[in-house]
Amino acid sequence: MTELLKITGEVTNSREISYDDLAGINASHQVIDVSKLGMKRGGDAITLGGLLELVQVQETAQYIGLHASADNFHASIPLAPIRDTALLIYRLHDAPLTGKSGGPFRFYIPNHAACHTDEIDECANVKFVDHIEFTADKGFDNRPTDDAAHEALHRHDSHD
Ligand SMILES: Nc1nc2c(c(=O)[nH]1)N[C@H]1C(S)=C(S)[C@@H](COP(=O)(O)O)O[C@H]1N2
Ligand SMILES: [Mo]
Repeated sequence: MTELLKITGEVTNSREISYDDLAGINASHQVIDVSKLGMKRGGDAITLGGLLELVQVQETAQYIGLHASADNFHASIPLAPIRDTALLIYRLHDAPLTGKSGGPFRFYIPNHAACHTDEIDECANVKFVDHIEFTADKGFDNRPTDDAAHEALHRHDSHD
């Protein structure tokens, strides 16, 4: 089964994109080995700039919504501060990113803040992203807002 990433909202060109679509994007938008940028798990990515170009994001887009229906995890973060730095990891060892690594598509913001210390935090490195939605106003966000909620979330983690 080919997993698709839906991109909707304040864009001219709504799309459903696959691993092959991402791998086919111009080399100038590809980042090989995100561990160079501090990502502990590694992998290859497409720049957010490359995605914005692909869907022709509109000027009205102020927030990016990252939706993971797999575990009902959602973040909505301001676009401007991460526009030139954020990445979407989609490949590891020349194959689609597996669920174990947060795949098939994982958002990554280099220089993120610690979880729930800022709007742009490690929690916003959303795993299992199946829908990216650009909005004019802040959208749905159910990231943990306090220590207890954040610890509860991590209690489900199988790694570390
Ligand atoms: N879909 C989804 N993405 C998520 C989370 C989650 O629970 N679900 N947890 C966030 C938090 S709080 C952290 S610290 C990191 C953990 O990433 P890791 O599992 O690669 O260590 O993923 C973030 N992205
Ligand atoms: Mo976290």
